[in-house]
Amino acid sequence: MVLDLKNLIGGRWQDAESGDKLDSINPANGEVIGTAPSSGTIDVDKAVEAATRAFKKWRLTPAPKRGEILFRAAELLVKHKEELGRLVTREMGKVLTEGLGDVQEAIDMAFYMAGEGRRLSGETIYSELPYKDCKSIRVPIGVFALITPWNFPTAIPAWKILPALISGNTVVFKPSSYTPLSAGRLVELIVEAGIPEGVVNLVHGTGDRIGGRLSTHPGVDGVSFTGSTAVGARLARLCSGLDKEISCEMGGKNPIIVMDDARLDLAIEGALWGGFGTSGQRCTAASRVIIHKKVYDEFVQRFTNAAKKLKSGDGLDPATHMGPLINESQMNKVLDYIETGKKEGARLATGGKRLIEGPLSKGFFIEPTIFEAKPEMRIAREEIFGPVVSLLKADGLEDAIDIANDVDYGLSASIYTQDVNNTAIAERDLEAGLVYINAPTIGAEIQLPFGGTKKSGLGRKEAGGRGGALDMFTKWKVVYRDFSGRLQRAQIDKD
Ligand code: UN1
Repeated sequence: MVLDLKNLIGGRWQDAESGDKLDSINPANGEVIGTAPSSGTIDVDKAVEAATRAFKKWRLTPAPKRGEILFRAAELLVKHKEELGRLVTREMGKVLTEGLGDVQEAIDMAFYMAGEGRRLSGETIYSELPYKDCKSIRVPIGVFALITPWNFPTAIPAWKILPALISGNTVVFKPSSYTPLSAGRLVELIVEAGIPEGVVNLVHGTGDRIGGRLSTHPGVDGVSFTGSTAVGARLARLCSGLDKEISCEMGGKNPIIVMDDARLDLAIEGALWGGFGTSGQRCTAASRVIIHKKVYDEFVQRFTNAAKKLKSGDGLDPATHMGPLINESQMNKVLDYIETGKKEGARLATGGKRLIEGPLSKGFFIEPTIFEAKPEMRIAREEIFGPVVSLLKADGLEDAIDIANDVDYGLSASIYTQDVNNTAIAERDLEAGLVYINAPTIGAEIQLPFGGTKKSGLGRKEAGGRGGALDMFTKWKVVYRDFSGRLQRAQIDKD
């Protein structure tokens, strides 16, 4: 059955003004599974208007009441987890356990942010003057444009929509045009939980057609984007001087360091999961493994043998380890990088080809690919976003950390070692927003902030905890109240 999706604007499900449509395709077999509106600027303008109107009331809805709605959304997500997880797998390609994990991350965020409804706190503090009190409070920012990628079709939208809502903002959400079905279903459930009309607006379409308009719209007060560094940088340039909050989560070239004292079985398992989980299509994917020279040869051999055993296929098949790439152009981009790697003189240890046997020929599959590379090669420096891992040799810990840091990105980094001193040095010196010890670079949990440094992140971080998404979606207001009945002058009057 081909689902026919609509935009949601001001509480009304509707087609794009132009009537244009985009197909959603299952990347495992090329089947069209749904169509979504291909919106234009008119649709964006209508959605921003609806969000602006709805903000007036929503910001005054007490945060604990907003939280109650989010609790209901969390419960609906739990109820529909299986259905939504299968949809994620069909539309995005990741294996079903990961599709369900994607939804679980949305559920975690829903419960967490619902609880924030009763925790949104500031400070009260003594004034230097009698008969005067002072406090700081978090207040909503206004209308947020939320632009999300296809690799976590429910989790990343939930990371943005739910903290935006609990904070009292209204949103215009533009999901990736490759995963409209998952996004549409997520929004349906959030709205079913009792979100008032116009608070959440959904506009489907391509970044090319509406990304610029949405993020620069004068009615939009903040933009939260997750996607490539190139697009994030372009958005930041477009928005500069426009007086908007802007936060971008962008690319990564995340390293795993394997020390000579590491448990190699654990490191290999971690590098397989970090490098080839989600077919390498995570911003946190472990696309480099930096190995101590003493264990380098053994690691290369054992890791390569293990990667050769990974089975590619439809993510709904329980025997599948690795699903397809999201679409043909992404697949071709990855194949181009593989050619670049060969030309640069990297040694292809395994993989490197598109898989075209039997039913795989209809999808966009690439073998798990491993290169022995050098740090200066493009394949070891640029984000590939596919199942391609570069192995690099290091002389020792300091050298490994230098190699790890010598890229433009700084999202996630990991070290495998049994030596507590090594872990302390890695923790101190790795330039990354997230550091893992004896675990791969993927698998961040929602109760802590998520985001990177250098070209991986711009602006505020996402998710929970101190320094997380509430800082993105609220601003601080300071209130002084004078109840002396006379003019009291701070810094001047003595009593
Ligand atoms: C992303 O790839 O954009 O830590 C997000 C992880 C997931 C989130 C990844 N929890 O890998």
